[in-house]
Amino acid sequence: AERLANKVILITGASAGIGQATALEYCAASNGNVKLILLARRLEKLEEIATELKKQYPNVKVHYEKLDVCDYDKVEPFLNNLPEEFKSIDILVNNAGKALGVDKVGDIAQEDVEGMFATNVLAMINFTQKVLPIFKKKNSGDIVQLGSMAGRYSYTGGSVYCATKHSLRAFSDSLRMELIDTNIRVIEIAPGNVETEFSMIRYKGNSAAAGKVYENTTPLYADDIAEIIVYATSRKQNTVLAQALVFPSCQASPFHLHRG
Ligand code: 8X3
Repeated sequence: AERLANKVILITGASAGIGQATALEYCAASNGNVKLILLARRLEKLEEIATELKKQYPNVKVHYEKLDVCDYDKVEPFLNNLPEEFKSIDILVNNAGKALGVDKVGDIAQEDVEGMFATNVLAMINFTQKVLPIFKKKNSGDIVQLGSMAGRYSYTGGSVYCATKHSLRAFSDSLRMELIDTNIRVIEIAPGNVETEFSMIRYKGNSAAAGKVYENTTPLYADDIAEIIVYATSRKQNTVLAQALVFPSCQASPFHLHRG
């Protein structure tokens, strides 16, 4: 809790799932002694989340804004226009991401290809590049990268999604090397099955197909990953949790899932 005190934490994709759970977990771990910047496309959701957090943790400071991470040109003005007390970001959680469809190569809509690369790769790189000068100036800061087991394994029907998460991993590894002479940490968390809106989005609202992903399993939940994000970013400065592959206990790869 001490180590998190007063930290400014920026979370993309904060309106649901792992992003939302991470906001709550930072409050829980610090007893509300953090400053959260919450970004997403759905402003009403952020509003609700901010209200709820403040109810539970009266001390917490929350700044939320509607921002589509794919509006690349809006990120710099957004950072420059942050209220003074939120300007010195300490932790960037690059959480916004998605899978679109399970089509095979040859059948994948260009829109889906671009949608996944735009959010998972281009927006993540853009955000990292725009926030990095803030970290470099004070020689500290954490960059949390939401990877996936899809960045470790590739599977059929996931060519583009897997390519985006492999990209995230490669980018993160290069960045960690480039920052070797700084105190800036690059932390990649790579979950397996987590039950969030993820599958509903991947299956484009087909709830039967989305439900099948988790059927007869106990998957991870958003707060399980949030705990790990908070754990990783509250280690001593000398400790970098560089990569964490995280499965529910019934899973060991995309191809090893026990349904019981
Ligand atoms: C989420 C897990 O199954 O799509 O990143 O690879 S999976």
